[in-house]
Amino acid sequence: MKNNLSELAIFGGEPTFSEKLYVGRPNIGDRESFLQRISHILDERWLTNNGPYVQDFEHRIARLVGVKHCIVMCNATIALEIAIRALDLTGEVIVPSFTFIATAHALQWQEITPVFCDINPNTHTIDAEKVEQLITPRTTGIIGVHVWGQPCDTDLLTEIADRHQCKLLFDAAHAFGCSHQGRMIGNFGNAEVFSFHATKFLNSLEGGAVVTNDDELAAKIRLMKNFGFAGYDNVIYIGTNGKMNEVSAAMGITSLESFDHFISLNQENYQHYRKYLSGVPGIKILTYDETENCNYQYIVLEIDEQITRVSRDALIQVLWAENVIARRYFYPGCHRMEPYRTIYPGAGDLLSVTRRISEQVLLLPTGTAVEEQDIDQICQVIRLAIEHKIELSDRLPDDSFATQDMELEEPVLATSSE
Ligand code: T4K
Repeated sequence: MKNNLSELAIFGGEPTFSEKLYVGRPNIGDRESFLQRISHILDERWLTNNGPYVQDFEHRIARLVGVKHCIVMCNATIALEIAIRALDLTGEVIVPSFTFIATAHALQWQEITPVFCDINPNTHTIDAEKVEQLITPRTTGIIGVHVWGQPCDTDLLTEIADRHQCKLLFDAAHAFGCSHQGRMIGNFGNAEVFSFHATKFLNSLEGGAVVTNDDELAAKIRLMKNFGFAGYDNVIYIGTNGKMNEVSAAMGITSLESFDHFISLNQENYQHYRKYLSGVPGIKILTYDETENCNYQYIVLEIDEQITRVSRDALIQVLWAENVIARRYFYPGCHRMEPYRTIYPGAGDLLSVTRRISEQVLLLPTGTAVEEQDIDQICQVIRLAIEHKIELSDRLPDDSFATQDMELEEPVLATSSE
């Protein structure tokens, strides 16, 4: 345990962890089951194009979510693009800026203007109260994002969408396994999109899915993700290649078999973080509604620098030196990234909460790669930094790193000497 600042790795002490702890370290299900499935795929020589594992994965997701249709795809970004196209969205679509860049890009990629809306400071999801004022004659849709698995205000968004005859799509990339008002996410709006990327609590290596209760929409999406083929030699619609392959589906099914286990570990980690960070002034941990189904896949802190006197970015630098690769999702907000900051330079005027939250937010490692002891140590580092805030700011070189972009982490690959 470190007791004084000189022991922090940023000041030359030994890092708390000899190996890096990441946000988004994949959860791996039962290795043997996965390998058996791979072997079966190779034996059968059926690798992709709506193979048996893809169909099985779709049925299992639909059953778990209680939704009529599930169409799995190669990733959630393509799934979003296809859903947007299948819903005939054009012109302008209202979307939060506080989201992963894929949500905005899926629109802009199709020359649809993302109109950025501010967020609710408590849930970090789109502020439904502010949506209506952004509607213009060109608005065709609203995309809510269930950030961190926190549900959007689906009632108000549905009412607004209905009143203005707009389509309502949810980016539920974070919300697989979560419920809202006792209903599983996946059943709201015209359609919802899940991500099964490696970094999600449940992964299919890469992967995503559109789920919907609309038969016609589902049929259209199925065509679109397969070039528009309605049968051999018969294309009836413009399409693309959004198909998931069999290895991904096998991984997805294997992950689903550990669904309860992953969630209960995430929930335990969440409780440990709450315990070890309780009472630290200026640090708020985003809480989940435990009366609903929840996947607890993100540990989200808000650092109130007015109280901590240590900036979020200073804290991140301290943690990185200890090999805790904390992240600042979704800094700086889509509207401050290209091409949006050039095309829509005034967008930030209406996004004060987005700006504040994106400058305060800090995500910590969780999932199956993290244990209680790790969490205890991570929290001790945070406590030490904040307890010695004045000394810490005196000793840090200057504040210049607060705004500097952090280098992209390159994975360290193990090499074999044999
Ligand atoms: N909508 C929302 C709201 C989303 O959050 C996302 C994705 C999407 C849409 C689009 O879904 P997909 O098209 O990806 O299915 C990561 C993920 O790549 C991305 O899927 C995710 N959201 C986002 C929140 O996080 P990056 O750019 O931060 O990834 P990266 O490479 O920094 O990985 C995160 C950390 O995970 C690394 O520091 C190390 C660790 N990691 C990662 C991989 C891939 C591993 O330990 N092993 C691995 O295999 O976006």
